[in-house]
Amino acid sequence: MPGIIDRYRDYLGIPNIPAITLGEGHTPLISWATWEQSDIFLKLEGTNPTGSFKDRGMTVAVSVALSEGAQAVICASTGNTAASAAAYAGRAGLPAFVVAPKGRITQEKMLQALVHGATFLTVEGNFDAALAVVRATAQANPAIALVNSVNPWRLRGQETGAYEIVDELGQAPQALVLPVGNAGNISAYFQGFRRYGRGIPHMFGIQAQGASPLVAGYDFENPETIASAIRIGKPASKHLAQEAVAQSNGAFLAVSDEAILQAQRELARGGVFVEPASATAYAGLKVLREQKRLPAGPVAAILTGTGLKDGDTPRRWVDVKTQSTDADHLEGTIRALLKEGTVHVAH
Ligand code: AN7
Repeated sequence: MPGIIDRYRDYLGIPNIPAITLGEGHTPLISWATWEQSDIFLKLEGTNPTGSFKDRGMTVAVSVALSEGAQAVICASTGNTAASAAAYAGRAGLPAFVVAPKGRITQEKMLQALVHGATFLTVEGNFDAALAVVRATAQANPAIALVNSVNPWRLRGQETGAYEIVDELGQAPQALVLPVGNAGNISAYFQGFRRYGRGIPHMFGIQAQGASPLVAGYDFENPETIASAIRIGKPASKHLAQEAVAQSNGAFLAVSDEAILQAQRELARGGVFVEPASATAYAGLKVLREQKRLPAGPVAAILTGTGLKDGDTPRRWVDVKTQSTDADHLEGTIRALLKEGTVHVAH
């Protein structure tokens, strides 16, 4: 299956340039549960080539940058953008500079950027500070392409998540629930549903309480949450996101770190391992259910990234224990555990 550029080139409106692709997109939309009148679907964006939804935007941003003669790409990142930029730049044969808030991104995401050959730079402060210096650097150096979601090609590529949902359901869902950090993805999905012309869902943007400027209505100087990917206090696409929510009659909601961990656990016990930022969407979905705000019909939550990139966080709730056994005793051990009822899958 080709990547999103060759599948949706007409809708994307990109010129006839070669696609720098790793086969991103066509991610699973799984039927998860039926809650009262709502059919809950989960879109597993962690199955993209670098483990997050960022690949949809990155394939377009890097393809355009290369065709326009860029000599390098640069981004600020809480981790996933860095990993994606590094991978696609590697595919394109371009150097990548990734700038992250010092000590604030997971080891796995840092390693991803490094194995793909990116130069990894850190700055004191948070993501918002990193984005500010990266924007200034790109502005002063036209040969360095900025591949954060302030690059409109990134959002254009991320629209394809909406196209895929419509292709699969035959129409837009009644509601779409997704985590919000820098607010690019919610803006892209809204744009995508609009362009595709098969209905627009109520857009629900979920933020972590300690980093919830769109719920509070003011920027956060010191955003703090366990969901490091969305630890962002001044969302760059704030206005687009506000428009998406207002025009679709949706809402922004905040959920606590505790609710995020509980959501991560619940998904994982059901077979779906996502990172905390993505579990935020599921936590929001649960709040909407409790408040009886879920519309009847299909409702989709975007689970933006795999859990494998943040091995530390689940240690807060998972019981890390193994039992040693040997060939002679394995069957007896399992039989005893099953009898005790101590091994079971609990939602
Ligand atoms: C898993 O990588 O901002 O609201 O620098 O990694 O479009 O920012 C990541 C964001 C949700 C929020 N889920 O999306 C970055 C970065 C995951 C993420 C978001 C991010 P936006």
